[in-house]
Amino acid sequence: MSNLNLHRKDYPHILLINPWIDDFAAYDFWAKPLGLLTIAGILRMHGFKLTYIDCLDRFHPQITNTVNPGKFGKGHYLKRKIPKPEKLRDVPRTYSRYGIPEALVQKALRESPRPDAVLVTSLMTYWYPGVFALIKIIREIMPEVPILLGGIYATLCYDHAVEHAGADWVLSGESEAEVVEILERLTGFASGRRFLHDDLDTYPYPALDLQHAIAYIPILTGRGCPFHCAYCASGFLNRQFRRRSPEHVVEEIAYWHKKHAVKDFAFYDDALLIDADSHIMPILEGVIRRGISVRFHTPNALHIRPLSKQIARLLFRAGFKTIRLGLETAFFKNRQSLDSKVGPSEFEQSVSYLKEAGFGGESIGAYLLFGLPGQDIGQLEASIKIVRACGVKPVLAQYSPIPHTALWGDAVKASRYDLASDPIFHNNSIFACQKEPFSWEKISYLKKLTQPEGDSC
Ligand code: B12
Repeated sequence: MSNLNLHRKDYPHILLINPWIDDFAAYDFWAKPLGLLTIAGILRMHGFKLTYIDCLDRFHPQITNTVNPGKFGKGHYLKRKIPKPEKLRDVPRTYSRYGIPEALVQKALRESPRPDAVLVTSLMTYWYPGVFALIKIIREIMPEVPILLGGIYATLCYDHAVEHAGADWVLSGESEAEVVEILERLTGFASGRRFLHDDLDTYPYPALDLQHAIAYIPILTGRGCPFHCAYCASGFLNRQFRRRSPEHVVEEIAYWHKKHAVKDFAFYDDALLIDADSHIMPILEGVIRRGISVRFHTPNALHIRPLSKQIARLLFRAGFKTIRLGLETAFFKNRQSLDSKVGPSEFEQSVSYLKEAGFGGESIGAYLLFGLPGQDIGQLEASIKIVRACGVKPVLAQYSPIPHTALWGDAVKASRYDLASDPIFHNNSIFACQKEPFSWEKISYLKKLTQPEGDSC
């Protein structure tokens, strides 16, 4: 940094874009580009001027009337059928581009004042076609402007992104400091560093107010996870497990609720309940004490083991409406090769605590992994029945094989595709780790099994 000539006095303009999703299915299940909007918050704090284009905008002024609003801020994206990627031609499902029409994105790019740089994010690895399509359009309309690509695909498939994405910079991992540094270098603007990587309380709130409407707030109270489950990339994406203080989190919830009248909040944490005494309990007590009347949801699943009676009561009193539990399988023999986060009878116990606290079965769901390499389908069937017998909803989490996870090697061996050759095969809809003969009928049968019938424990 010392040899840079940082002399610029006006404020550089940065354009941030959330790309489309190209997939067999997509739904706004409290899914926001929190990483990109975190970077946006940081840049704004450092004096950069920002413009935001959200290709997944459900509230774009020119499309709102055509999109069905869902419960608790969730909802459908606009979509249009597009050709399937050649390598997925055997999948008997329609492939679509989800989000606003290309013409609206092109118009926004043409009408935007010339930015000093464009920042593009990426989420699921197998969504890269939407990212590439976006970068191509940016290049056509703004050929001179540097494009930076970051996010989950860029981190997990860094070499692929460098080779194929067409961006000028690909950044891997938590790259807030690096982005500020690169943008200072590109623009000659000296912003000064105002946050500390190791202290999440020094971060500004994500710039979620850049959206046309705030249907809900994704909230992250910490990064990373102390567990190292074989199917999960959390430890690779966030090398260090670190938390915000409970006060900082409660302040943020109060801020969005009071200033923007937001009612729904979805926790994105991988380990929300860990060290509950010093983290989630004071957060929830703070929410209750301050009389903040909102609804909370945990689409990314809660750990089962730490879910005590006391926590269940606090979750209920604080206004949790959607609880997802990370069960993954109801079989514990040989489970240590997958994870060590839950043991026998802990699931039943956590469900009984939640029910005693006041939750109805309809608000509780248990994720079951489906499509793991070598998975015994009989066990999955039995797991579904065990979850249903407890009067809660089994939710099939279709396995996406992810590089840099312990299970990746097994996934590559088990796949009927050349998994390592292209992230398109990570798609969770295609059951990439099931070998031939592969039966879509069996898949439909298992999905039907998760539908309610009414028995309860
Ligand atoms: C929240 C979450 C969800 C949410 C929605 C997320 C969304 N926005 O769409 C929900 C619960 C809906 C969800 C669903 C799923 N998820 Co998910 N999810 C996550 C989770 C826990 C957090 C993501 C996040 O927002 N992190 C917080 C932000 C701050 O971090 P970030 O995005 O990485 O951004 C940072 C950097 O990447 C960088 N950055 C980001 N953008 C940019 C841009 C630029 C230019 C730069 C320079 C830097 C940069 O800076 C940011 C700050 O450091 C991750 C795991 C994890 N720990 O990351 C899994 C994860 C992404 N999910 C995963 C999976 C498997 C799924 C599901 C397939 C699960 C299932 N079987 O049903 C579904 C698929 C969703 C679908 N089809 O719609 C996998 C990824 C799979 C893959 N192949 O890519 C992950 C990694 C978890 C895992 N198993 O390892 N998920």
